[in-house]
Amino acid sequence: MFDSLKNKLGGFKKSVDEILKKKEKETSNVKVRDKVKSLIVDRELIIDEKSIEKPLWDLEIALLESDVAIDVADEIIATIKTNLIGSKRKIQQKSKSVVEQALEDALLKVVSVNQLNFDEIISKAKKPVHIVFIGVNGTGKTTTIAKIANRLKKQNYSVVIAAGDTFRAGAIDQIELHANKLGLKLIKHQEGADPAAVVFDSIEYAKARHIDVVLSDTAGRMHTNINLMDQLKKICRVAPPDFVIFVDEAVAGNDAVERAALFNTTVPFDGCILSKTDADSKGGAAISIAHTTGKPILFLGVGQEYDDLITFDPHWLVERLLN
Ligand SMILES: Nc1nc2c(ncn2[C@@H]2O[C@H](COP(=O)(O)OP(=O)(O)O)[C@@H](O)[C@H]2O)c(=O)[nH]1
Ligand SMILES: [Mg+2]
Repeated sequence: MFDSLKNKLGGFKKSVDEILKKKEKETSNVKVRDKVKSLIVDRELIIDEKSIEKPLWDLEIALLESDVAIDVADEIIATIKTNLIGSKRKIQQKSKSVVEQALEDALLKVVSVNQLNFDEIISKAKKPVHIVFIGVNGTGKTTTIAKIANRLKKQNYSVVIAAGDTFRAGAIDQIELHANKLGLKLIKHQEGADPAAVVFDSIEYAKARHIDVVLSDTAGRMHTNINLMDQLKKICRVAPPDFVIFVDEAVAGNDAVERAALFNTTVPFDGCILSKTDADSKGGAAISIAHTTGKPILFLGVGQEYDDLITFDPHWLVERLLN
């Protein structure tokens, strides 16, 4: 996961480290020439912009190559500059810590946008809580719904699933298979039926039986597909969601980030789930999506099994990228 980006960040740390070591050596040579002075002056290195220009430039390219969105890459570079340039460092202090701290601050700043506690939201919400999952085709919506259902079930919530993808052939069977495996009730109509009606029935079912959570699947669509977008708006009108989750695949990189931004303008969502992070070496979507949309990442999909879902933690991500 994110290995290629991790290596590139490591490369940045190493080059700045080397530059600082070289400077340190130069300063030590002064000490040899002027021993008396060196005894009294508390010598410090000051990091100037010029000396780290090249590694910063290389880092910006590395971020863009890793599919980090351009404005996010700019923000990261700006934060690192602010943290590093002009910063004084005692000669003996390990240079690594200054650079690492600057990188850590810069990455955390962009990934920890408007963090939400999903568990708390579910526990406090009036039941049934209605969650609608949206996104393009094949990105992992249905699988992610099964993972979330599995997670909620383990937390002792009762769950019903709405087979709201009536558009794609086989979609109802696919989600039914998951519902059966998980031992959960699925509300379905025929292929081609109005998804708003399926979702509406699911809410009625949940209300009548005091079910805690309704998870609504929807057909994959591009933000440019007017008919399907109108259908999505209809679902939200007929059975208003308490929470909308945008699902996309980390492997789509910057495309996922752009789609998220466009979806958010049509059907504003509350949070994202990035699937297939297990297959993503670049990490660009994970770094950019929250900053670009202003909506937090809630979970990461890390495989095809029901338990392959981890709660997104910005500190965990940054730690993973830097160590
Ligand atoms: N490796 C991996 N595969 C995933 C993950 N999530 C979903 N998939 C796979 O992606 C494919 C499409 O998923 P699906 O849920 O049908 O996508 P949908 O069209 O958005 O509903 C399936 O083969 C899933 O098994 C994940 O986190 N990791
Ligand atoms: Mg699906």
